[in-house]
Amino acid sequence: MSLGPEDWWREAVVYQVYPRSFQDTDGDGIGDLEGVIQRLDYLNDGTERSLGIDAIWLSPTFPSPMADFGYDVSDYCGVHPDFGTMETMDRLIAECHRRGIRLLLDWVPNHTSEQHPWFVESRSSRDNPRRDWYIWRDAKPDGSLPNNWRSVFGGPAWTRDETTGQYYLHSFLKEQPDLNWRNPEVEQAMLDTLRYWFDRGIDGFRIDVMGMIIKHPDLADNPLNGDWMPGDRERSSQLWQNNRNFPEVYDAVKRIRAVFDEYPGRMGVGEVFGTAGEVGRYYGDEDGDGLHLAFNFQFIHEREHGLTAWDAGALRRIVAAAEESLPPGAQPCYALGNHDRPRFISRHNADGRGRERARAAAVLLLGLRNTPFVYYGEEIGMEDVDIPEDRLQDPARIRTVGRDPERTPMQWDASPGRGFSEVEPWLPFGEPGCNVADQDSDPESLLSLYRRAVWLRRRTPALLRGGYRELPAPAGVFAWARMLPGEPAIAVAVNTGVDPREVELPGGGEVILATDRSMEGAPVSGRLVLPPLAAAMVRAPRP
Ligand code: TEU
Repeated sequence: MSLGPEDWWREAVVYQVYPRSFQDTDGDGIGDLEGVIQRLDYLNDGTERSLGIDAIWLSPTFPSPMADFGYDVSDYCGVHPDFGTMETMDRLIAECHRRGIRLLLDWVPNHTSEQHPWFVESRSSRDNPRRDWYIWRDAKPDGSLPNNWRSVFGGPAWTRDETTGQYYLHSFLKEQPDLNWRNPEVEQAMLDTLRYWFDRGIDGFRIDVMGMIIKHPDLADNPLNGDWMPGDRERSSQLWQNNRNFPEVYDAVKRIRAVFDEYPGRMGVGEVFGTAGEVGRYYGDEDGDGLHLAFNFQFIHEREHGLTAWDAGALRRIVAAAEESLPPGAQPCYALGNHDRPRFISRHNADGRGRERARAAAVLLLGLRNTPFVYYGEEIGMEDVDIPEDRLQDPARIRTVGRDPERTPMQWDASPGRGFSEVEPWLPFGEPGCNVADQDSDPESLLSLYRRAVWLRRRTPALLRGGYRELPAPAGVFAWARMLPGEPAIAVAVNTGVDPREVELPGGGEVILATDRSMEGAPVSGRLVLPPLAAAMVRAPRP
């Protein structure tokens, strides 16, 4: 496949910024867009002293009552005053582009805020012209709820509105009413918000809960989950068959893609949940008629519940399923963490060796065929922070696991304000020992490993564009090769076990990157010895 400049995202590393927690510049303890501008050189100043990422995804920055920290949008075409103004956003776009960084916003099409003017109108009367922009139903004749759907955050997905006595559907908080995407006016209005930002120079969007925008036309009950046991999450008591990955959603995806195609070089990445097959369908019937990318979250949770173990067999299975499930030409998109899940180290630290695993995970993420997404702070090994009861922020915590621990402010240095803010931050900081300043000049640090891996990837065609082939490996090791015609192949091996392992690499070569830096530069003839929990990349001799 030949790549044009509009295909930048195929070779990109994307960095997720949670704007509240990246850099505060106006002294309110909340990060802002000016702060992102000030930290752009850290992300990519064009030299290997910086992280070297290609694009930033900003979690929502739109006006919002912040019931779900911006995932409850009250104006899709504005900027929340906590983060700055439209002028700051325009400057951020320009400053990113000056450095060759692309900027992605977070589009939330499934629901608005209850304070969005559309919903204010919609709830005002049964015959308001915007009534049908949301999903309103009467109670059943026996007085029970319109159907059995549950909210992702727990509790019923329906709330009765006093004004008209009808119920409205909300798949998340009651402050987040679901839009009715079966109404063509809704679809047009939402697609116009994409055009609005494309016209302003935004390079693309992460698309929130892509898979839920189209529901069963009759809002039929979900079947119950026979495997559910008391104590399991309430929402998994049913199979989300009629409100998630419903077959017609894939047609809506194509119409969304068509708007991206009105603007060359823009990219859409969908937040989707399901099996590898369900995820693969979001790319379209053939590459190019669906989303550019759809997240594969299986390194975080292989099934919907339960976190994925750091285990070579599980990783191999996940990658094999992803590779098999995509249309020709499409590529996967993995992440080790995000603003909804415990941080990587905290998930893999039962024996206190999570930091070693984080090093190997960096090699995994940047060595696989995919567009990798790095969650801010992951590159310095930030961990979940215990949040005292009186500092909890996430409204979803009431019914599910709160997400505050993984959303704490970026730790730029060891000072009391961590270089993040001069005042008490909106969420407490983690341990001061984990910070950018300390890792910046330490060649053994996780940050240095991330930088070396990203820049190595940037200058290694087989890592950017090469195919994927699994390599034979002993139990406890996941190994694969990246091959591109005319280029030296790169073998990558990850030992997830706590004992050393040997991998046969008959072609030999040279170690070009390793979790243990002392291995780098070593010739490999026939086999590679991997210390416990280590990972390495080996470049084969020139073909
Ligand atoms: O998340 C969608 C989602 O279903 C989950 O990730 C959910 O947040 C998690 O299971 C709760 O424990 C997206 C956003 O990433 C999330 O931050 C928003 O709250 C949600 O949509 C609603 O917009």
